[in-house]
Amino acid sequence: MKGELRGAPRVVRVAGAQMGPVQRTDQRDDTVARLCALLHRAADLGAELVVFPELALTTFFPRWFVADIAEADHYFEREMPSTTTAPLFAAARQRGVGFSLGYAELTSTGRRFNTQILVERNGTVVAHYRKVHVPGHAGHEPNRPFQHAERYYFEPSDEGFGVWDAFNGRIGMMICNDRRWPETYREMGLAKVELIVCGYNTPLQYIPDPSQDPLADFHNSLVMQSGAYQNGTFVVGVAKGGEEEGVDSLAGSQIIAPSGEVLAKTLGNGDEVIVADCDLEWCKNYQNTLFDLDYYRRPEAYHRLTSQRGPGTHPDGSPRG
Ligand code: CDV
Repeated sequence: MKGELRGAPRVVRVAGAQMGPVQRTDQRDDTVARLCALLHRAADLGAELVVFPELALTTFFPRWFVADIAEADHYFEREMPSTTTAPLFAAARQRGVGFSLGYAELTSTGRRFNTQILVERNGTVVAHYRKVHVPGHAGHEPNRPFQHAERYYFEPSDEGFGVWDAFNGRIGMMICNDRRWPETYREMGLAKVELIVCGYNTPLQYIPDPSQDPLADFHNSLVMQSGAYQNGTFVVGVAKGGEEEGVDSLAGSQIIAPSGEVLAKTLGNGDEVIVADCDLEWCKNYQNTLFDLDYYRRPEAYHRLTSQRGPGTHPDGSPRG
């Protein structure tokens, strides 16, 4: 065990820029203007990194099924930055503030991903992350009050979880459903992550099991706080909340310390900025003691983790929600 605790402070002031709903008829330019306003608000509070939600540029379109997927292509970005998103990059450069942003990506080879980028304070794109755990269903389920057809619109990433040197630390990314899986955090923990940024859209009605509905906020905090603590990392989770196209979504954006404690949390479900000073040195108190992975982990005892997908009850991988 290394035992070395936090040294001279290495503080990055991080903002969570929660958004209220984006309706289907909202113009992309107007949504980008909203993002710019949030970025300026965060910059006024001294933030160096602003975290925006998943699919921040559009409404959460997987709630509708279209028989021809090309009909939904207008929700996707073919380049980043683009003419439409350039004002956000310009604002970031002007204020010296970096950001992470979630959007639907259509690649030059026609692949569709649920993607998040990390942009440094000079406006350069440091990294792309494509969602690994894609929830929901792949076909039309007309009996639902609304669809969650992410598995129709997006293919799961085969690139895994990166961790990048940026903002004077080790930064990782995950998107929405990824935050519910311990593997997500551990993959990044093994790459010495110090701060994980995550955007999400979580409907407050979970159609496959309504008993989970009143627990949405609890489960959101539970998974992110435990992921932070068990890997000694900061976690920043940011929602697109409120009622979007008749579907109410969870807010509860928060900044969590390596201790698992919540440093800041939004109060409402609309556009709102929270900030916290994240001393990345704090991670050492956990990563070099109780969760010294090099010293204490037992990968030889974890063979099921990579040799099988689940307990084998649904070998066809049938969708559950
Ligand atoms: N956008 C998401 O990934 N939403 C999921 C669904 C399943 C509610 C989530 O885990 O929050």
